[in-house]
Amino acid sequence: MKFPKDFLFGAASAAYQVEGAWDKDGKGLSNWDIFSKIPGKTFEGTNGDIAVDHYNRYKEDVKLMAEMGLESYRFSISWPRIIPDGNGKINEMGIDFYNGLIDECLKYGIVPFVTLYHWDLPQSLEEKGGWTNKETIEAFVNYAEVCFKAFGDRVKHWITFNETIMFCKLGYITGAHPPGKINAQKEYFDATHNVFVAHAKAVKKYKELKQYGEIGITHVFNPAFSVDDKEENLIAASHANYYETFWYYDPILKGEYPEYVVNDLKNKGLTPYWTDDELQLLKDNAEKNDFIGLNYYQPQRVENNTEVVKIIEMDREKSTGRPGNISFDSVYKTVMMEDKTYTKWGWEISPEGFLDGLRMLKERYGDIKLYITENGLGDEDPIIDDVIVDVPRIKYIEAHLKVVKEAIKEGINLKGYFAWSVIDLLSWLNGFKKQYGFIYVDHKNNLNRKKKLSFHWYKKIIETRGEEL
Ligand code: BGP
Repeated sequence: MKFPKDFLFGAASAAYQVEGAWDKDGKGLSNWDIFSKIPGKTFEGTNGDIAVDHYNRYKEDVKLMAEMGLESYRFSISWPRIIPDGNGKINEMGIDFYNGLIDECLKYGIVPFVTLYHWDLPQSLEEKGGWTNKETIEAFVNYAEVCFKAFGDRVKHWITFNETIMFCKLGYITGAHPPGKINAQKEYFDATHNVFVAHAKAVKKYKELKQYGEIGITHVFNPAFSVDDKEENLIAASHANYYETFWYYDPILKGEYPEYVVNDLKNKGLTPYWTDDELQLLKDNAEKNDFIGLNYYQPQRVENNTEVVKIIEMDREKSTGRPGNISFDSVYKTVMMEDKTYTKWGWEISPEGFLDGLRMLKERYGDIKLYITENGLGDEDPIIDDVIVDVPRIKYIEAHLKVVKEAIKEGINLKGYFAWSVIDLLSWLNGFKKQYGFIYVDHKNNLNRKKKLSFHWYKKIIETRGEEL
């Protein structure tokens, strides 16, 4: 079987991780510009000041993408590049940059797939409480409208937010992302709710503009499975799914929060501050949302937790996806299992978990349109005789694309696959050491670009529409 004609083969990036030019051409400060410079927060103090200089080299990069045969490029817009202080004047030079990038994609027939928010919040908004402050909702909707009006004639695929769970949980529970708060549970749930409201309002605004494209949100897809059949572990896994998947997917796709979590939060005194109007808005939005994007890297293996934990403080290493963490409410913990395979950073490699998870989603949400908006392998790629031999990445992507194919056969409504990442870029907490790209960036040699083995492999997959997979 070949992948259907309307299935998009793509690859992704995010503004802070590739652009650089952090203070150029009128760009305002983002929370990451500030946070990454606090000692100890990132691997070896790395930051996105220069990143891989995509801001200046996007023409070269897009040309390489075209050569690879990429059908779509998922990138994000930096909010403080468009509106430097978050909710004031528009920076025309920021608009020019993205116009250039979008036009460059279109020149080669590459479909721009644009994320509005991939974590770089204008610092001025962070200082006023970030996502816990309802003013941020209105500022976001205004920013989204500016982008729709400036780019919507050419951009027909919009993602509002990337991975709400990550920037909220790491921002308010583990402290590994800005604003760096630890165990601020009430703020965590308030922030998630405000993001869902911002999403719903942005979708509403987009539909009012009648630009006839599609709009959705991207979530982490991290399905939880019990380590065995013991009842207490099965309950733990279900609890994990409710809190880490359904809490995020239900308000978007069903228009209401899962009752199980709502009741549990009430008992814990953690009900978010919400109004009837906001809850109604979420209800109304459920039918307007066009798709959901899934970022899948690994499942989680879960067991019941009996340790009493007062404060869940995690170091950078533990916040970066490695199992071995206790949930914020001490109900369950994630574990590594002996019979599983892991990457160098301790992430499980599990195409099976991907398929089982997709079936779980279909069961709960029906035929909603899906895109895989991120999937890939973080590795240190060997260089042999000047060739970047990233065979494990090829194997990883191959196995996951096979799952995508199988899922389509089973009737799961999957419309595209975006590998993470198109080019080696800055990993938020792991610096440049953890590579994901099809294109290598030589940090010792003027950030020169070079094609990896996977570049040629993916090109062939796209050309043959995955027939041999
Ligand atoms: C996702 C983010 C990406 C990217 C990826 C890999 O959560 O959306 O921006 O960073 O994870 O993560 P890491 O760089 O930690 O390996």
